Amino acid sequence: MTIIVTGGAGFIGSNFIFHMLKEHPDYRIVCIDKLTYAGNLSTLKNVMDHSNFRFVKIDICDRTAVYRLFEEETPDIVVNFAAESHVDRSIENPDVFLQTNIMGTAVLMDACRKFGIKRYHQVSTDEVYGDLPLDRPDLFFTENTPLHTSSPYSSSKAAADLLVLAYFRTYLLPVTISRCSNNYGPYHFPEKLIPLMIINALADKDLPVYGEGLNVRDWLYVEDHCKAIDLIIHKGRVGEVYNIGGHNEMKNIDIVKIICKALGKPESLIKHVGDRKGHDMRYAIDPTKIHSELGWLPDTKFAEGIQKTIDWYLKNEDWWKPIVSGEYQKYYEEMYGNRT
Ligand code: NAD
Ligand code: TDX
Repeated sequence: MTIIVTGGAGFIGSNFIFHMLKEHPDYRIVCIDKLTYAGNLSTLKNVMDHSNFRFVKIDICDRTAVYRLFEEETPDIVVNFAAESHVDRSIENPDVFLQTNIMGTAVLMDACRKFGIKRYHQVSTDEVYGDLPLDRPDLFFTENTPLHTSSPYSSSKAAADLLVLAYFRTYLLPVTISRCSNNYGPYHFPEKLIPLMIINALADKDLPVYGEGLNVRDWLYVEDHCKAIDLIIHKGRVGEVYNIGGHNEMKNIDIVKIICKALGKPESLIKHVGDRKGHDMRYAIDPTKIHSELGWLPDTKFAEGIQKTIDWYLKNEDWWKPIVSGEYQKYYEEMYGNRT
C-alpha cells in the first residue's frame, strides 16, 4: 500500500505520517509538500531515513510535477492536508488560499483520475459550516448542516469540498471528506492560538486575545484526528462526509487562562486586542456519524492533551525558536503591531 500525504511537513500532516508509520509498518508513505512558511523539514527529521518514507518538495498546483510523481509512485491512496490554513492570513491576502486550497485540490484529483486510485481523502474543516450562536448551546454542526462560510480561508475549503463531491458524482472518483474541529498538539505552527499563547507566555510577552475572548472552539488533540482519518480511509464509505470532533467546547479566554496557570504566569499578561474581521462565534461538532459508523471516539481528554502539548513546547525549543526568530517576527509585527 502506497499513500501520498500532501502537506506532511505541516502540523497535522506530520502527526498523521508519524501515526501511519507506527500503525502500518508495511505501508509506504510519500510526503509531498511545497515547504511554505508553515512547512518545516525539521519536523520530519526522525522519519527522513525511514525505509518506508519518502519526501518530495512539490507544489500541489504544479500539475507536471504532481503527474510525474503519481506515475513514479502509483499510489493507492491520497490524503490531502496541503493548504493555506491560517484565517488571519486569508483576511490579509486571499489569493494564495484560492490557488492552493481550490486549484491544488483539482490538480490532485485530476492526477487520481488519470493514474487510478483506491481512495482520495480531502482533509476539510468545521469552518465550512460557518458559526453557531453563543446562546444556542443545543445546536451542533452535522454533515447535513448547510455550508455557510465567513472567511476567505473557509470559503476556499468549502469550494474544494464541493469540487471533491462533484468529482465523485461526475467521474465516480472514490472520495471521502472529513471536517474536523480545531486541533492542538505538537508541531502546531506558532501563529495559531494555543502555541502562540504558550510561546508568548514563556517570554512574558502580551497574550493578544481578540475582542472579549468569548468565541468558542471545539478542541481535539491532533492524534485523535489522525486516528479518525486512518479509520475513514480504510473503512469509510466513498462519497461520504464525516465530521470529527470530541465535544470539547471552550472559550478562547479560558484556554489562555489555563495556559497561564500551567506555566505559572500571571493573567495580567492577557491583553484584549482588536477583533478578527468576520470572527466566527462558536464551532461545535456533532460526531454521531463517525462514532456510530466507524466506532471512533477521541482518546485524549483536554486536561491531559493541553499538558502534553505544553510539555512538548517546553522540551522542544529547538523546533520553535528558529521559527519565531525569522520571518515570523515580521508577520507578528504586521498582524499585532497596530492592533488595538
Ligand atoms: P499547516 O499550515 O500547519 O500545514 C500546511 C502544510 O501544507 C505545510 O507544510 C505547507 O508547506 C503545505 N502546503 C501549503 N501550500 C502547499 C502547496 N501549494 N503545495 C504543497 N504543500 C503545500 O496546516 P494544518 O493545521 O496542519 O492543517 C492541515 C489541513 O487540515 C488543512 O487542509 C486544514 O485546512 C485542515 N484542518 C486544520 C485544522 C486545525 O485545527 N489546524 C482543523 C481542521 C482542518
Ligand atoms: O492571537 C490570537 N488571538 C486570538 O484570540 C489568535 C491567533 C487567535 N485568537 C482566537 C481566534 C479564534 O477564535 O482564537 C481562536 C482560534 O484561532 P486560530 O488558532 O487562528 O484558529 P481558527 O481560526 O479557529 O482556525 C483553526 O481551526 C480550524 C485552524 O487554523 C484552521 O486551519 C482550521 O480549519
